Amino acid sequence: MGTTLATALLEALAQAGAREVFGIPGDFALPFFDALESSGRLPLYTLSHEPSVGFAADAAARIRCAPSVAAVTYGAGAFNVVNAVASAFAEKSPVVVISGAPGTRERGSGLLLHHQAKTLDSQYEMFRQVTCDQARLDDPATAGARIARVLASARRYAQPVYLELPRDCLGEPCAPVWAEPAPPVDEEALAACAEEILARLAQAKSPVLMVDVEVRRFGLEAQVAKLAKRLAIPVVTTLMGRGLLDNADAPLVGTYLGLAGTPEVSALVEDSDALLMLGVILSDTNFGVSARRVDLRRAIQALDGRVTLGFHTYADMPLDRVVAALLARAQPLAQARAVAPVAAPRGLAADEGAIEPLDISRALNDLMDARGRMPVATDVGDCLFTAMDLVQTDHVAPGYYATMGFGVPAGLGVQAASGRRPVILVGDGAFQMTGLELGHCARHGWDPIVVVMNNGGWGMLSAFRPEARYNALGTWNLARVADALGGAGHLVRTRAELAKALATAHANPGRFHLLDVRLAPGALSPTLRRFTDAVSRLHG
Ligand code: TPW
Repeated sequence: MGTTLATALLEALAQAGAREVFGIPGDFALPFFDALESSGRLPLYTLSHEPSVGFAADAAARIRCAPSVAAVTYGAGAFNVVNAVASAFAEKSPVVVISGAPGTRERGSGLLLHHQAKTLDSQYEMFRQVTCDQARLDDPATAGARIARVLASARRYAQPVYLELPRDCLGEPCAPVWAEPAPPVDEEALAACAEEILARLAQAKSPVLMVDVEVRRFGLEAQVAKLAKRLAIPVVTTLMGRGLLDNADAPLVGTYLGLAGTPEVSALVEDSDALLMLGVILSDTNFGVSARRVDLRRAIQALDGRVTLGFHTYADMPLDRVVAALLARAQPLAQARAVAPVAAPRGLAADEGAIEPLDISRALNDLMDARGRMPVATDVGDCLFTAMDLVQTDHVAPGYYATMGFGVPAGLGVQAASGRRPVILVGDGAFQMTGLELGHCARHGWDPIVVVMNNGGWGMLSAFRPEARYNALGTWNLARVADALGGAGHLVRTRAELAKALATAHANPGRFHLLDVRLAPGALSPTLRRFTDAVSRLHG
Protein backbone atom coordinates (compact mmCIF):
# COMPACT_ATOMS: atom_id res chain seq x y z
CA MET A 1 0.00 0.00 0.00
CA GLY A 2 1.36 3.46 -0.91
CA THR A 3 1.72 6.36 1.47
CA THR A 4 -1.48 8.15 2.42
CA LEU A 5 -1.73 11.58 3.98
CA ALA A 6 -2.33 9.89 7.35
CA THR A 7 0.67 7.56 7.16
CA ALA A 8 2.90 10.35 5.82
CA LEU A 9 1.88 12.50 8.77
CA LEU A 10 2.53 9.73 11.31
CA GLU A 11 5.94 9.06 9.81
CA ALA A 12 6.80 12.77 9.84
CA LEU A 13 5.73 13.02 13.49
CA ALA A 14 7.98 10.12 14.41
CA GLN A 15 10.85 11.62 12.39
CA ALA A 16 10.35 14.91 14.24
CA GLY A 17 10.85 13.09 17.55
CA ALA A 18 7.27 12.34 18.65
CA ARG A 19 7.09 9.00 20.43
CA GLU A 20 3.47 8.90 21.64
CA VAL A 21 0.00 10.29 21.06
CA PHE A 22 -2.43 11.23 23.81
CA GLY A 23 -5.98 11.58 22.59
CA ILE A 24 -9.74 11.31 22.69
CA PRO A 25 -11.48 10.44 19.42
CA GLY A 26 -14.70 11.81 17.94
CA ASP A 27 -16.39 11.28 14.59
CA PHE A 28 -14.36 13.94 12.78
CA ALA A 29 -11.15 12.42 14.16
CA LEU A 30 -11.95 8.73 13.56
CA PRO A 31 -9.96 8.44 10.32
CA PHE A 32 -6.82 9.70 12.11
CA PHE A 33 -7.32 7.35 15.06
CA ASP A 34 -7.96 4.45 12.62
CA ALA A 35 -4.69 5.20 10.83
CA LEU A 36 -2.85 5.54 14.12
CA GLU A 37 -4.10 2.19 15.37
CA SER A 38 -3.65 0.23 12.16
CA SER A 39 -0.17 1.61 11.43
CA GLY A 40 1.16 0.96 14.93
CA ARG A 41 3.68 3.74 14.20
CA LEU A 42 3.13 5.53 17.53
CA PRO A 43 1.41 4.30 20.70
CA LEU A 44 -1.92 5.92 21.60
CA TYR A 45 -2.83 6.72 25.20
CA THR A 46 -6.48 7.63 25.59
CA LEU A 47 -7.62 9.65 28.62
CA SER A 48 -10.99 10.95 29.82
CA HIS A 49 -10.96 14.71 29.30
CA GLU A 50 -9.15 16.82 26.68
CA PRO A 51 -7.41 19.18 29.12
CA SER A 52 -5.60 16.12 30.42
CA VAL A 53 -4.67 15.08 26.90
CA GLY A 54 -2.99 18.45 26.42
CA PHE A 55 -1.25 18.37 29.80
CA ALA A 56 0.03 14.83 29.28
CA ALA A 57 1.44 15.67 25.84
CA ASP A 58 2.99 18.83 27.23
CA ALA A 59 4.72 16.92 30.04
CA ALA A 60 5.86 14.19 27.66
CA ALA A 61 7.40 16.87 25.43
CA ARG A 62 9.09 18.48 28.43
CA ILE A 63 10.57 15.28 29.80
CA ARG A 64 11.88 14.07 26.43
CA CYS A 65 12.87 17.48 24.99
CA ALA A 66 10.98 16.58 21.81
CA PRO A 67 7.51 17.03 20.34
CA SER A 68 4.57 15.02 21.64
CA VAL A 69 1.07 14.76 20.18
CA ALA A 70 -2.40 15.70 21.48
CA ALA A 71 -5.11 14.33 19.17
CA VAL A 72 -8.68 15.57 19.53
CA THR A 73 -11.89 15.88 17.62
CA TYR A 74 -13.28 19.06 16.10
CA GLY A 75 -14.95 21.71 18.27
CA ALA A 76 -15.98 20.08 21.52
CA GLY A 77 -12.67 18.24 21.78
CA ALA A 78 -10.40 20.93 20.40
CA PHE A 79 -11.92 23.79 22.39
CA ASN A 80 -11.53 21.67 25.52
CA VAL A 81 -7.77 21.44 24.99
CA VAL A 82 -7.17 25.17 24.40
CA ASN A 83 -6.11 26.03 27.96
CA ALA A 84 -3.54 23.24 28.08
CA VAL A 85 -2.13 24.35 24.72
CA ALA A 86 -2.01 27.95 25.90
CA SER A 87 0.01 26.74 28.87
CA ALA A 88 2.39 24.84 26.58
CA PHE A 89 2.73 27.95 24.42
CA ALA A 90 3.54 30.19 27.37
CA GLU A 91 5.98 27.70 28.88
CA LYS A 92 7.51 26.65 25.58
CA SER A 93 6.60 23.04 25.08
CA PRO A 94 6.29 21.60 21.55
CA VAL A 95 2.86 19.96 21.66
CA VAL A 96 1.57 18.99 18.22
CA VAL A 97 -2.21 19.44 18.30
CA ILE A 98 -3.96 17.29 15.74
CA SER A 99 -7.64 17.98 15.34
CA GLY A 100 -10.09 16.19 13.12
CA ALA A 101 -12.36 18.51 11.15
CA PRO A 102 -15.33 18.44 8.78
CA GLY A 103 -14.44 17.06 5.36
CA THR A 104 -13.76 19.50 2.54
CA ARG A 105 -16.99 18.36 0.84
CA GLU A 106 -19.06 18.85 4.03
CA ARG A 107 -17.93 22.46 4.34
CA GLY A 108 -20.19 23.50 1.46
CA SER A 109 -23.31 21.61 2.55
CA GLY A 110 -25.11 24.75 3.70
CA LEU A 111 -25.93 23.13 7.01
CA LEU A 112 -24.45 24.06 10.34
CA LEU A 113 -22.24 21.12 11.28
CA HIS A 114 -22.19 19.58 14.74
CA HIS A 115 -19.40 20.90 17.00
CA GLN A 116 -19.35 24.11 14.93
CA ALA A 117 -19.17 27.31 17.00
CA LYS A 118 -19.33 30.59 15.10
CA THR A 119 -17.83 29.65 11.76
CA LEU A 120 -16.06 26.54 10.52
CA ASP A 121 -12.83 28.48 10.82
CA SER A 122 -13.36 29.72 14.40
CA GLN A 123 -11.32 26.86 15.79
CA TYR A 124 -8.39 27.49 13.46
CA GLU A 125 -8.44 31.18 14.38
CA MET A 126 -8.49 30.35 18.08
CA PHE A 127 -5.48 28.06 17.81
CA ARG A 128 -3.57 30.81 16.01
CA GLN A 129 -3.47 32.55 19.39
CA VAL A 130 -1.91 29.64 21.27
CA THR A 131 0.36 27.96 18.72
CA CYS A 132 3.42 29.16 16.81
CA ASP A 133 2.41 27.64 13.44
CA GLN A 134 -0.71 26.14 11.93
CA ALA A 135 -1.86 24.29 8.82
CA ARG A 136 -4.99 22.69 7.43
CA LEU A 137 -4.17 19.51 5.53
CA ASP A 138 -6.93 19.75 2.93
CA ASP A 139 -4.85 19.06 -0.17
CA PRO A 140 -2.48 16.10 -0.58
CA ALA A 141 -0.40 18.14 -3.04
CA THR A 142 0.55 20.73 -0.40
CA ALA A 143 0.17 18.63 2.75
CA GLY A 144 3.76 17.35 2.82
CA ALA A 145 5.31 20.81 2.68
CA ARG A 146 2.86 22.12 5.28
CA ILE A 147 3.57 19.26 7.67
CA ALA A 148 7.32 19.79 7.25
CA ARG A 149 7.03 23.53 7.92
CA VAL A 150 4.80 23.15 10.95
CA LEU A 151 6.86 20.42 12.60
CA ALA A 152 10.05 22.40 11.94
CA SER A 153 8.42 25.37 13.71
CA ALA A 154 7.55 23.23 16.73
CA ARG A 155 11.19 22.23 17.07
CA ARG A 156 12.62 25.63 16.25
CA TYR A 157 10.47 27.61 18.69
CA ALA A 158 9.76 24.80 21.20
CA GLN A 159 6.12 25.78 21.14
CA PRO A 160 2.85 24.08 20.20
CA VAL A 161 1.67 23.81 16.60
CA TYR A 162 -1.75 23.05 15.16
CA LEU A 163 -2.69 20.67 12.36
CA GLU A 164 -6.31 20.44 11.21
CA LEU A 165 -7.28 17.30 9.35
CA PRO A 166 -10.48 17.39 7.25
CA ARG A 167 -11.79 13.89 7.66
CA ASP A 168 -12.13 13.11 3.93
CA CYS A 169 -8.46 13.82 3.09
CA LEU A 170 -6.56 11.34 5.23
CA GLY A 171 -6.82 8.39 2.87
CA GLU A 172 -5.58 10.37 -0.15
CA PRO A 173 -2.22 9.30 -1.62
CA CYS A 174 0.55 11.61 -0.42
CA ALA A 175 4.30 11.72 -0.93
CA PRO A 176 6.51 11.16 2.15
CA VAL A 177 7.35 14.33 4.06
CA TRP A 178 10.90 15.68 3.87
CA ALA A 179 12.11 17.35 7.03
CA GLU A 180 12.73 21.06 6.61
CA PRO A 181 16.35 22.03 7.39
CA ALA A 182 17.09 24.69 9.99
CA PRO A 183 17.81 28.10 8.46
CA PRO A 184 21.53 28.97 8.21
CA VAL A 185 23.16 31.11 10.88
CA ASP A 186 25.53 34.02 10.17
CA GLU A 187 28.77 32.54 11.54
CA GLU A 188 30.52 35.89 11.83
CA ALA A 189 27.66 37.39 13.79
CA LEU A 190 27.60 34.30 16.02
CA ALA A 191 31.33 34.60 16.73
CA ALA A 192 31.02 38.32 17.50
CA CYS A 193 28.09 37.62 19.78
CA ALA A 194 29.91 34.89 21.73
CA GLU A 195 33.03 37.04 22.08
CA GLU A 196 31.04 40.01 23.30
CA ILE A 197 29.25 37.89 25.91
CA LEU A 198 32.50 36.42 27.19
CA ALA A 199 34.15 39.86 27.31
CA ARG A 200 31.24 41.19 29.39
CA LEU A 201 31.52 38.27 31.79
CA ALA A 202 35.29 38.70 32.06
CA GLN A 203 34.93 42.40 32.95
CA ALA A 204 32.23 41.87 35.56
CA LYS A 205 32.76 41.72 39.30
CA SER A 206 30.17 39.04 39.97
CA PRO A 207 28.97 37.15 36.89
CA VAL A 208 26.15 34.67 37.36
CA LEU A 209 24.55 32.20 34.95
CA MET A 210 20.78 31.83 35.11
CA VAL A 211 19.11 28.97 33.23
CA ASP A 212 15.49 28.39 32.32
CA VAL A 213 13.32 26.15 30.23
CA GLU A 214 14.72 26.81 26.75
CA VAL A 215 17.94 25.11 27.87
CA ARG A 216 15.96 21.96 28.43
CA ARG A 217 13.61 22.31 25.47
CA PHE A 218 16.56 22.48 23.10
CA GLY A 219 18.34 19.58 24.81
CA LEU A 220 21.27 21.70 26.00
CA GLU A 221 21.66 20.74 29.64
CA ALA A 222 24.91 18.81 29.23
CA GLN A 223 26.43 21.57 27.08
CA VAL A 224 25.37 24.31 29.48
CA ALA A 225 26.71 22.35 32.45
CA LYS A 226 30.04 22.02 30.65
CA LEU A 227 30.06 25.74 29.89
CA ALA A 228 29.30 26.64 33.51
CA LYS A 229 32.07 24.38 34.74
CA ARG A 230 34.57 25.72 32.26
CA LEU A 231 33.74 29.33 33.16
CA ALA A 232 33.54 28.39 36.87
CA ILE A 233 30.48 30.63 37.10
CA PRO A 234 27.78 30.10 39.76
CA VAL A 235 24.51 28.83 38.26
CA VAL A 236 20.94 29.40 39.38
CA THR A 237 17.68 28.24 37.85
CA THR A 238 14.48 30.25 37.70
CA LEU A 239 11.27 28.93 39.26
CA MET A 240 10.21 27.67 35.82
CA GLY A 241 13.64 26.16 35.30
CA ARG A 242 13.54 24.15 38.52
CA GLY A 243 14.93 20.68 37.84
CA LEU A 244 17.32 21.86 35.15
CA LEU A 245 20.84 20.43 35.33
CA ASP A 246 19.62 17.87 37.87
CA ASN A 247 21.87 15.17 36.51
CA ALA A 248 24.65 17.44 35.36
CA ASP A 249 27.94 18.18 36.99
CA ALA A 250 27.52 21.98 37.21
CA PRO A 251 28.16 24.60 39.92
CA LEU A 252 24.41 24.84 40.64
CA VAL A 253 23.56 26.99 43.66
CA GLY A 254 19.77 26.87 43.76
CA THR A 255 16.60 28.45 42.43
CA TYR A 256 16.03 32.20 42.23
CA LEU A 257 12.68 33.12 43.76
CA GLY A 258 13.29 36.73 44.78
CA LEU A 259 11.70 37.50 48.13
CA ALA A 260 10.14 34.04 48.24
CA GLY A 261 13.47 32.28 48.00
CA THR A 262 16.72 31.74 49.84
CA PRO A 263 18.29 35.15 50.63
CA GLU A 264 21.76 34.06 49.47
CA VAL A 265 20.47 33.07 46.03
CA SER A 266 18.46 36.28 45.73
CA ALA A 267 21.49 38.38 46.66
CA LEU A 268 23.69 36.51 44.22
CA VAL A 269 21.32 37.28 41.33
CA GLU A 270 20.28 40.79 42.30
CA ASP A 271 23.88 41.90 43.02
CA SER A 272 25.28 40.43 39.82
CA ASP A 273 26.66 42.96 37.35
CA ALA A 274 26.64 40.40 34.53
CA LEU A 275 23.72 38.01 34.65
CA LEU A 276 23.91 35.65 31.69
CA MET A 277 20.35 34.45 31.14
CA LEU A 278 20.14 31.40 28.92
CA GLY A 279 16.61 30.67 27.70
CA VAL A 280 15.00 32.56 30.58
CA ILE A 281 11.30 33.45 30.27
CA LEU A 282 10.84 37.03 31.52
CA SER A 283 7.73 36.27 33.57
CA ASP A 284 6.44 37.70 36.82
CA THR A 285 6.69 34.30 38.50
CA ASN A 286 10.37 34.24 37.60
CA PHE A 287 11.07 37.90 38.50
CA GLY A 288 7.96 39.60 39.90
CA VAL A 289 8.65 39.13 43.59
CA SER A 290 12.15 40.57 43.63
CA ALA A 291 13.27 42.93 46.39
CA ARG A 292 15.36 44.79 43.88
CA ARG A 293 14.34 44.46 40.27
CA VAL A 294 16.89 42.57 38.23
CA ASP A 295 18.17 45.25 35.84
CA LEU A 296 17.51 43.53 32.54
CA ARG A 297 19.41 46.24 30.68
CA ARG A 298 22.59 45.03 32.35
CA ALA A 299 21.76 41.38 31.86
CA ILE A 300 22.71 39.30 28.85
CA GLN A 301 19.64 37.58 27.47
CA ALA A 302 19.57 34.69 25.04
CA LEU A 303 15.91 33.92 24.38
CA ASP A 304 13.55 33.31 21.46
CA GLY A 305 16.43 32.91 19.01
CA ARG A 306 17.95 36.31 19.86
CA VAL A 307 20.73 37.59 22.08
CA THR A 308 20.36 41.01 23.70
CA LEU A 309 23.11 42.80 25.63
CA GLY A 310 24.39 46.31 26.08
CA PHE A 311 21.37 47.90 24.34
CA HIS A 312 21.70 45.90 21.14
CA THR A 313 20.40 42.61 19.77
CA TYR A 314 21.88 39.87 17.65
CA ALA A 315 18.99 38.48 15.62
CA ASP A 316 18.67 34.86 14.44
CA MET A 317 20.92 33.29 17.09
CA PRO A 318 19.51 29.87 18.02
CA LEU A 319 20.32 28.97 21.61
CA ASP A 320 22.13 25.75 20.71
CA ARG A 321 24.50 27.64 18.42
CA VAL A 322 25.10 30.36 21.02
CA VAL A 323 25.94 27.78 23.69
CA ALA A 324 28.26 25.90 21.32
CA ALA A 325 30.01 29.14 20.32
CA LEU A 326 30.49 30.12 23.97
CA LEU A 327 31.77 26.67 24.83
CA ALA A 328 34.31 26.78 22.00
CA ARG A 329 35.82 29.98 23.41
CA ALA A 330 35.20 29.85 27.17
CA GLN A 331 38.09 30.30 29.62
CA PRO A 332 37.81 30.18 33.41
CA LEU A 333 36.71 33.58 34.74
CA ALA A 334 39.35 35.13 36.99
CA GLN A 335 36.81 36.47 39.49
CA ALA A 336 35.09 33.10 39.83
CA ARG A 337 34.19 32.05 43.32
CA ALA A 338 32.57 28.90 44.52
CA VAL A 339 29.12 29.42 46.01
CA ALA A 340 27.79 26.68 48.25
CA PRO A 341 24.60 25.06 46.95
CA VAL A 342 21.42 25.50 48.95
CA ALA A 343 20.80 22.32 50.94
CA ALA A 344 17.43 20.57 50.59
CA PRO A 345 15.65 19.74 53.87
CA ARG A 346 15.85 16.13 54.97
CA GLY A 347 15.21 13.97 58.01
CA LEU A 348 11.45 13.69 58.55
CA ALA A 349 10.58 13.26 62.24
CA ALA A 350 8.34 10.22 61.81
CA ASP A 351 6.20 10.94 64.88
CA GLU A 352 2.54 11.49 65.65
CA GLY A 353 2.71 15.18 64.74
CA ALA A 354 0.40 16.82 62.21
CA ILE A 355 1.82 17.19 58.71
CA GLU A 356 3.09 20.48 57.31
CA PRO A 357 4.08 20.92 53.65
CA LEU A 358 7.77 20.99 54.62
CA ASP A 359 7.35 17.49 56.08
CA ILE A 360 6.32 16.30 52.62
CA SER A 361 9.51 17.76 51.11
CA ARG A 362 11.56 16.08 53.83
CA ALA A 363 9.82 12.74 53.42
CA LEU A 364 10.26 12.75 49.63
CA ASN A 365 13.91 13.78 49.92
CA ASP A 366 14.53 10.98 52.42
CA LEU A 367 12.85 8.54 50.03
CA MET A 368 14.88 9.71 47.03
CA ASP A 369 18.14 9.65 49.04
CA ALA A 370 17.43 6.06 50.00
CA ARG A 371 15.84 4.74 46.82
CA GLY A 372 17.01 7.00 44.01
CA ARG A 373 15.67 10.06 42.25
CA MET A 374 12.22 10.02 40.71
CA PRO A 375 10.82 12.54 38.25
CA VAL A 376 8.32 14.90 39.86
CA ALA A 377 5.20 16.48 38.34
CA THR A 378 3.47 19.19 40.31
CA ASP A 379 0.34 21.27 39.97
CA VAL A 380 -0.30 24.85 41.05
CA GLY A 381 -0.96 25.61 44.68
CA ASP A 382 1.33 24.99 47.62
CA CYS A 383 2.56 21.81 45.91
CA LEU A 384 4.51 24.00 43.48
CA PHE A 385 6.29 25.76 46.33
CA THR A 386 6.73 22.57 48.34
CA ALA A 387 8.57 21.14 45.34
CA MET A 388 11.11 23.98 45.60
CA ASP A 389 12.42 22.23 48.72
CA LEU A 390 12.92 18.91 46.95
CA VAL A 391 16.34 17.64 45.98
CA GLN A 392 17.25 18.47 42.38
CA THR A 393 15.45 16.01 40.17
CA ASP A 394 13.56 16.01 36.85
CA HIS A 395 10.63 18.29 37.41
CA VAL A 396 7.64 19.39 35.34
CA ALA A 397 5.34 22.13 36.64
CA PRO A 398 3.23 24.97 35.26
CA GLY A 399 5.37 27.51 37.10
CA TYR A 400 4.56 30.49 34.91
CA TYR A 401 1.18 30.04 33.19
CA ALA A 402 0.04 28.44 36.46
CA THR A 403 -2.90 26.38 35.31
CA MET A 404 -4.47 24.02 37.81
CA GLY A 405 -5.21 20.48 36.67
CA PHE A 406 -1.72 19.93 35.25
CA GLY A 407 -0.19 17.69 37.91
CA VAL A 408 -1.92 14.32 37.54
CA PRO A 409 -2.07 14.14 33.72
CA ALA A 410 1.46 15.58 33.52
CA GLY A 411 2.72 12.78 35.76
CA LEU A 412 1.02 10.24 33.48
CA GLY A 413 2.64 11.91 30.47
CA VAL A 414 6.04 11.74 32.18
CA GLN A 415 5.66 8.02 32.78
CA ALA A 416 4.38 7.31 29.25
CA ALA A 417 7.26 9.23 27.70
CA SER A 418 10.13 8.24 29.98
CA GLY A 419 9.09 4.88 31.37
CA ARG A 420 10.08 6.18 34.80
CA ARG A 421 7.77 6.02 37.79
CA PRO A 422 6.92 9.59 38.82
CA VAL A 423 5.90 11.35 42.00
CA ILE A 424 2.88 13.58 41.50
CA LEU A 425 2.39 16.45 43.97
CA VAL A 426 -1.04 18.01 43.86
CA GLY A 427 -3.52 19.91 46.04
CA ASP A 428 -7.03 18.62 46.66
CA GLY A 429 -8.51 21.47 44.58
CA ALA A 430 -6.38 20.71 41.55
CA PHE A 431 -6.90 16.97 42.06
CA GLN A 432 -10.61 17.54 41.76
CA MET A 433 -10.05 18.90 38.25
CA THR A 434 -8.14 16.03 36.62
CA GLY A 435 -7.44 13.39 39.30
CA LEU A 436 -9.88 10.87 37.85
CA GLU A 437 -7.43 10.29 34.99
CA LEU A 438 -5.62 7.97 37.41
CA GLY A 439 -8.29 5.43 36.45
CA HIS A 440 -6.34 4.91 33.20
CA CYS A 441 -3.18 3.78 34.99
CA ALA A 442 -4.02 0.08 35.09
CA ARG A 443 -4.80 -0.04 31.33
CA HIS A 444 -1.69 1.87 30.30
CA GLY A 445 0.66 0.27 32.83
CA TRP A 446 1.40 3.40 34.88
CA ASP A 447 2.07 3.39 38.63
CA PRO A 448 2.78 6.92 39.90
CA ILE A 449 3.01 7.82 43.56
CA VAL A 450 0.44 10.58 43.99
CA VAL A 451 0.76 12.81 47.04
CA VAL A 452 -2.39 14.88 47.51
CA MET A 453 -1.85 17.82 49.84
CA ASN A 454 -5.39 17.75 51.19
CA ASN A 455 -6.24 20.88 53.14
CA GLY A 456 -9.95 20.92 52.33
CA GLY A 457 -9.79 24.06 50.23
CA TRP A 458 -8.02 26.36 47.83
CA GLY A 459 -5.29 26.97 50.35
CA MET A 460 -3.09 29.25 48.28
CA LEU A 461 -6.00 31.60 47.81
CA SER A 462 -6.87 31.35 51.52
CA ALA A 463 -3.35 32.58 52.20
CA PHE A 464 -4.25 35.79 50.34
CA ARG A 465 -7.82 35.98 51.68
CA PRO A 466 -7.84 34.30 55.11
CA GLU A 467 -11.33 35.63 55.90
CA ALA A 468 -13.02 34.45 52.68
CA ARG A 469 -15.45 31.54 52.92
CA TYR A 470 -15.43 30.84 49.18
CA ASN A 471 -12.09 29.01 49.34
CA ALA A 472 -13.45 26.08 51.37
CA LEU A 473 -14.06 22.76 49.61
CA GLY A 474 -14.77 20.44 52.51
CA THR A 475 -12.65 17.38 53.08
CA TRP A 476 -13.06 14.74 50.40
CA ASN A 477 -12.06 11.19 51.20
CA LEU A 478 -9.63 10.83 48.31
CA ALA A 479 -7.93 7.69 49.63
CA ARG A 480 -11.22 5.91 48.92
CA VAL A 481 -11.32 7.34 45.40
CA ALA A 482 -7.98 5.67 44.72
CA ASP A 483 -9.40 2.27 45.57
CA ALA A 484 -12.30 2.83 43.20
CA LEU A 485 -9.91 3.74 40.38
CA GLY A 486 -7.79 0.61 40.70
CA GLY A 487 -5.01 2.11 42.81
CA ALA A 488 -4.02 1.86 46.44
CA GLY A 489 -5.26 4.65 48.70
CA HIS A 490 -3.51 5.65 51.92
CA LEU A 491 -5.11 7.94 54.46
CA VAL A 492 -2.21 9.87 55.99
CA ARG A 493 -2.76 12.02 59.09
CA THR A 494 0.59 11.96 60.92
CA ARG A 495 4.24 12.21 59.99
CA ALA A 496 4.70 8.56 60.98
CA GLU A 497 1.90 7.58 58.60
CA LEU A 498 3.48 9.68 55.87
CA ALA A 499 6.83 7.91 56.11
CA LYS A 500 5.12 4.52 56.21
CA ALA A 501 2.77 5.18 53.28
CA LEU A 502 5.61 6.47 51.09
CA ALA A 503 7.72 3.42 51.87
CA THR A 504 4.79 1.11 51.11
CA ALA A 505 4.00 2.93 47.86
CA HIS A 506 7.61 2.74 46.74
CA ALA A 507 7.96 -0.91 47.63
CA ASN A 508 4.80 -1.91 45.79
CA PRO A 509 5.00 -0.76 42.17
CA GLY A 510 2.63 -2.04 39.51
CA ARG A 511 -0.35 0.11 40.52
CA PHE A 512 -0.71 3.73 41.44
CA HIS A 513 -0.65 4.78 45.08
CA LEU A 514 -2.51 7.83 46.32
CA LEU A 515 -1.48 9.36 49.61
CA ASP A 516 -4.40 11.42 50.88
CA VAL A 517 -2.30 13.64 53.14
CA ARG A 518 -4.41 15.62 55.59
CA LEU A 519 -2.46 18.78 56.30
CA ALA A 520 -2.33 20.67 59.57
CA PRO A 521 -4.97 23.45 59.33
CA GLY A 522 -3.61 26.60 57.72
CA ALA A 523 -0.12 25.13 57.24
CA LEU A 524 1.90 26.53 54.33
CA SER A 525 5.34 25.72 52.95
CA PRO A 526 8.03 28.25 53.93
CA THR A 527 8.34 29.31 50.28
CA LEU A 528 4.61 29.95 49.83
CA ARG A 529 4.56 31.86 53.13
CA ARG A 530 7.36 34.12 51.89
CA PHE A 531 5.73 34.37 48.46
CA THR A 532 2.32 35.46 49.78
CA ASP A 533 3.94 37.91 52.23
CA ALA A 534 5.96 39.42 49.38
CA VAL A 535 3.05 39.56 46.93
CA SER A 536 0.77 41.09 49.58
CA ARG A 537 3.40 43.75 50.26
CA LEU A 538 3.91 44.45 46.56
CA HIS A 539 0.30 44.31 45.35
CA GLY A 540 -1.86 44.51 48.48
C1 TPW B 1 -7.42 26.39 35.98
C2 TPW B 1 -6.59 29.94 40.46
C3 TPW B 1 -4.59 29.27 41.91
S1 TPW B 1 -4.15 28.36 43.27
C4 TPW B 1 -5.73 27.88 43.57
C5 TPW B 1 -6.60 28.43 42.61
C6 TPW B 1 -8.07 28.19 42.60
C7 TPW B 1 -6.06 26.97 44.71
C8 TPW B 1 -5.46 25.61 44.52
O1 TPW B 1 -6.02 24.74 45.46
P1 TPW B 1 -5.39 23.32 45.75
O2 TPW B 1 -3.96 23.64 46.36
O3 TPW B 1 -5.16 22.61 44.49
O4 TPW B 1 -6.23 22.63 46.75
P2 TPW B 1 -3.61 24.53 47.64
O5 TPW B 1 -2.25 24.09 48.05
O6 TPW B 1 -3.62 25.96 47.21
O7 TPW B 1 -4.64 24.27 48.70
N1 TPW B 1 -8.26 27.80 37.83
C9 TPW B 1 -7.20 27.32 37.14
N2 TPW B 1 -5.96 27.63 37.49
C10 TPW B 1 -5.74 28.48 38.52
N3 TPW B 1 -4.47 28.80 38.79
C11 TPW B 1 -6.81 29.00 39.28
C12 TPW B 1 -8.07 28.64 38.88
C13 TPW B 1 -5.92 29.23 41.64
